[in-house]
Amino acid sequence: MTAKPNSQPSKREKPVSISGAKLVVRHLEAQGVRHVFGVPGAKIDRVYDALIDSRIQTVVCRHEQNAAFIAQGIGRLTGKAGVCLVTSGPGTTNLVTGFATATSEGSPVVGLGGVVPRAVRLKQTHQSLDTATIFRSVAKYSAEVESEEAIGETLANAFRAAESFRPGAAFVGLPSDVMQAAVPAAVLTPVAPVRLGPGPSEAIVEAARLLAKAKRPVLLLGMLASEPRAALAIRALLQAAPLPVVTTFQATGILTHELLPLFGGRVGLFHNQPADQLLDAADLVLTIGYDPIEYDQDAWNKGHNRNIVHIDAVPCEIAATYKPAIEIIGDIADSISLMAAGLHSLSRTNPAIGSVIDEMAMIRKQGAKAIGMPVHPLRLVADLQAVVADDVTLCLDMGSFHIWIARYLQVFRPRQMLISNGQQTLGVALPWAIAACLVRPGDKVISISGDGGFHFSSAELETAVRLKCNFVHIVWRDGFYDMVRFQEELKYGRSSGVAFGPIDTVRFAESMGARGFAIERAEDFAPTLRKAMELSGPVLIDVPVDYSHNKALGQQLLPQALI
Ligand code: HE3
Repeated sequence: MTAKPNSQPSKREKPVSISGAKLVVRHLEAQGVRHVFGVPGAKIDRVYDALIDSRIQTVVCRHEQNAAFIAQGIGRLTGKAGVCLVTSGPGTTNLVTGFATATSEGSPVVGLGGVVPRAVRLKQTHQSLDTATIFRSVAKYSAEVESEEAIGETLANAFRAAESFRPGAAFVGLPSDVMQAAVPAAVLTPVAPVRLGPGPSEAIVEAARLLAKAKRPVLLLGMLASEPRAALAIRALLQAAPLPVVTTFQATGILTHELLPLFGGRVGLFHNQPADQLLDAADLVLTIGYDPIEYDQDAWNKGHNRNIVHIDAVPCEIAATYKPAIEIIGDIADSISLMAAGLHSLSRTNPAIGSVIDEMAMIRKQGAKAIGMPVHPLRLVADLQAVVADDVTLCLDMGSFHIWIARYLQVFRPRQMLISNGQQTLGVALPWAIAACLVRPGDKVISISGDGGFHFSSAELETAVRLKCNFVHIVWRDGFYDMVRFQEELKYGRSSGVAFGPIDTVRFAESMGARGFAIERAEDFAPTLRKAMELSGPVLIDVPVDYSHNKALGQQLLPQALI
């Protein structure tokens, strides 16, 4: 067959081809990703290989779950998705807990997982799993790339979903043959998450009217109120219209020192706090960025017949105990700024308010006097309070210790104290400390866990040593999963399945090249902490803790029951 004159090869340049893996890496670079965290394997090694030639730092972790926690920490601290990169099968399923935690707690994360070649995708073959389906219930977005052409679109949409309000996790499965294939080198330019405007002005005007009419209004700040712009808008609103405020554990640090007279305390877990009393007495509750996963509505709104005003970026989930009179859905900061303009110096004082701060301080003061061993939790809180200045990021694991800290330690910067109050996931603290060191290099970082939770992610201490992270990790040691133990005792009068054996934390730390200190006298904790904060590299402090008062945390209590 003779070629027709017009079928000559085109003079136009063919687009340059690169491997699918290289294209993935270029997309990550275009998204501004600086680190990826994970464990490699045969189905994803092409992407690991491509990372060698990029400016992105590959951080090999000891477990994919921890990679997801580090990525979540980065997402929570920066608002930009942290990224983890794992292999097929178990490598991918190991992300599930991290993803559930991130999505529940509004932290953006993107996970990239290897997938078997498309040709054997439906066969019972080594490490083959329907990962996109697995992630659908714990992620905002979950898809496998089905053709070379779809790489860019899938990644762009995954980042978008992860970073748009309410942020959460997004998963993208990358079949190994797609990563091998030659694809055009074009990168789909990232599109910034959609910026909403304020909620409808009629709703804002009506909410301001209800607020002005209310005699005992209370603001309940939730986790997304701690988004930096939202926090600034809330501060401005409170300066213009001083109103009583309570916060969830996730929303710590929104109030400045000057706004403390409005602070009514924190809620979370048990309905027995001064902040619960304030909420009980309120005739209107204005919630901002609140998600019931932080503190169930049944715990604070059951049986109440009062107006709820809900300000958020997404519509609330209606519940029998949560039916807002008004929902203001839009950009939280913009909605609040607009509302502040309409409040005309509204001010509501509440006699119960001023005493909360004094009570917190008084309880810490009492605790500071505790000299016995093991150390009283309030002594540790008081000693921590002395070093937790505004340039310290505090990463908390889950356990009884977090209740003491969340109730009695004061911080003044949003997202300064990270807590997993959505899923209450053990093992987050140390990975979050790694994240904080990477993205807040100017901060001092302290992470804290119980002796149970610590070993959910303790192998990552080696990663921290490798990365030369400067943080102090404190292990509150009591030999039990106490947060479950004391609640079982409250419920059943005895406990089951909560004891474990000892591990020498100091030698454990030293075996990985970290420093370790064991506290033997209560008065040694504060100087050891201060010294540890001056040292380079991760430092572990093991402190035996006296949990004999913990049941009081779950009971209706008088402050003196704590000491
Ligand atoms: C009560 C929570 O659910 C808690 N978190 C968990 N997270 C995971 C991933 N799996 C199981 C649980 C159940 N939980 C347990 C057992 C907790 C106790 C934590 O014990 P420690 O020793 O870390 O701290 P402390 O002794 O201070 O409670 S939290």
